Amino acid sequence: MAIDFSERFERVLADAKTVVVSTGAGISAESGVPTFRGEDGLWKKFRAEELATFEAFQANPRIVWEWYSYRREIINKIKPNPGHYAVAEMAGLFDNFHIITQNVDGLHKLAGSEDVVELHGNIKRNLCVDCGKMNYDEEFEAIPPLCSCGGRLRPDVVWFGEMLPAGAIERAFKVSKSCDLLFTVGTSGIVQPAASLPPTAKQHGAFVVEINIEPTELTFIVDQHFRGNSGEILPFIVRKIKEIRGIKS
Ligand code: BJW
Ligand code: ZN
Repeated sequence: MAIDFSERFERVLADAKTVVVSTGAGISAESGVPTFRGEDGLWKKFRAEELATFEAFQANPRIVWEWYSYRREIINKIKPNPGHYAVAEMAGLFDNFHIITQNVDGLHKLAGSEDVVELHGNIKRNLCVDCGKMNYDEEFEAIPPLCSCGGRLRPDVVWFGEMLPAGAIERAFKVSKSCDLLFTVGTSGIVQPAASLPPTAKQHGAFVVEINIEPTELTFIVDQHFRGNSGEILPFIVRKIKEIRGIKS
């Protein structure tokens, strides 16, 4: 694949010290994880407000659990793709590197990335709504399952109207304000507060690059938009960084 790099982007790649990669569902699409929006997205078949809110869970915990069991089955079978591996490799190419993801699938960690900021939680963990205890069981006798305290267990993900994990969102804004370069990859840029990270980085002087198969809500603010699959474009960018920095592949 051939990608045109602007002179300015090449200079940024050569000089950048602090780099942030912020990812959404699109980076996992090539692994077989469905995205949320768009033609084949989950929200075409399922209604977000009936599944991804605490009110929905309280009203019908069984349906919400069945939906998450269905998605866990998909996620348990799949593997990271070249996009996840390229992000993991980037960590070794810059002085300070941060990965922030809206994804709950854990694929960045599986690809070898350490210290991933998971803004919307992780689908593999459960949490008791009463005592807050974490639960990592994969099989349950009853659905919805109960905690040892008698409270209901829920997936440890962030639903609409819920606060993001405090440490995670604070860290995400902090590194976005201090980075030289931010990549926004495979996100529609619709869901807040994650969608504010690229404009925040831009306002604080960073060069912002978007990788997506189509234009998004964020395209108009970015310095460079690469249109295509993140599983092809990210490895290409990694090769370019190595070439610029004289590192052998
Ligand atoms: C490829 C590709 C390939 C495909 N290569 N690209 C300000 C204004 C308006 C509303 C709000 C606001 N602030 C807060 C809100 C409310 C709300 C919100 O943002 N609503 C919007 C819909 C408008 N936000 C919240 O409620 C958040 N909480 C919060 O703000 O708390 C404070 C607060 C509380 C109460 C009141 C007010 C404030 C919480 C948001 C939680 C989101 N949760 C979900 C579900 C997680 C659990 C689960 O997985 O089930 O998170 S929703 C869903 O969307 C999921 C995702 O992480 C999130 C983002 O989706 P993403 O990743 O962008 O995916 P898609 O599908 O949208 O896009 C995929 C992209 O990939 C596309 O662009 C494709 O083109 C591309 N692509 N293949 C590259 N191969
Ligand atoms: Zn409990």
